[in-house]
Amino acid sequence: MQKHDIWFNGEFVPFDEAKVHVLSHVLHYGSSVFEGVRCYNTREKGPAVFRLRDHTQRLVDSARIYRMEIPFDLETLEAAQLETIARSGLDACYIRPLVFRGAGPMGVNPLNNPVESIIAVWEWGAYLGKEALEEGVDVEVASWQRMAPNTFPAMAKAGGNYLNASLVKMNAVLNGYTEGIMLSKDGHVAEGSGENLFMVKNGRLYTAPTSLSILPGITRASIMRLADQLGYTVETANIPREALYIADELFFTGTAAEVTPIKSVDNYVIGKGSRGPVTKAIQDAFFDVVHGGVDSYGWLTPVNVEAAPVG
Ligand code: PPE
Repeated sequence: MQKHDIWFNGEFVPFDEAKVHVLSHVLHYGSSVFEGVRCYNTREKGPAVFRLRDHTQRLVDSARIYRMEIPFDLETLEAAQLETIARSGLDACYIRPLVFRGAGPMGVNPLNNPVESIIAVWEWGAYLGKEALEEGVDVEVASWQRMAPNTFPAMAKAGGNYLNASLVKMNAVLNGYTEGIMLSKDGHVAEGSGENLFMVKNGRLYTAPTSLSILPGITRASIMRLADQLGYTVETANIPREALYIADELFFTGTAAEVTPIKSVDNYVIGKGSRGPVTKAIQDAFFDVVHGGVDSYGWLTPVNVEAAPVG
């Protein structure tokens, strides 16, 4: 792990000094919310953060769902992310803002524990492996399901949700796959442990609706826009498990995973067993935007704010 300074409750602290107490509420009860954001070294704007406002808003929303009052406003959290990147000197990195319940009274009730915030950055290459973006990954349908809507709020990107994700991921890896796809409580295709999923069938795109307790991904939303722009119809749909086996193409989307093709599911080879043409077109459009090029969507915030065009 590279040791870049960490923003901790409004101050920068050296990497090795960013510590919490063992009685922090979050360690015992999983009471945290977080984001994953990427900064790309763009052609026109230099280092720039992809959809900073949307990620920061989702962090604030996640905190609100869990009744956590972050003592910083949206603009301060955005500026802090940009400053953490600038201090690191990295041109491209992954940004991890995290808000958690700190040390205070013990017991499940979190209301009297302090709300603490950190922002860390690190270099993070291809999430699902170096060759994955071109060749695709082998995945399984997980035996663990996505939570039911009335158990955990799926729209909150909360630390505790990732206990379920870890079970899915560990089983996938131990079974020789790269990732697992979860079904919803009713058995429809939901998403990967850390990615949304798209299916291509007869030239149309399908993805799970939010009602299946997926995380409404910011990359998913971006891909829906880009696919539409490329002339593809995109529908949210209750996809049956077996539709995966007869799909033309499948791919994952996420901040970490970007756009990663899937080459097999449960040992059924998908398409030709490599990245398909629609996936390639969408991947190209996505990488073109994030490595901008022209930021026609207003999705890129330059890290060096002084150099930003006015207006
Ligand atoms: N579903 C889940 C469950 C999920 O964790 C992510 C992001 C997504 C969908 C895609 O959301 P978005 O990044 O807004 O497009 N997963 C993050 C965590 C990865 C990790 O291992 O940590 C990420 O991609 O940053």
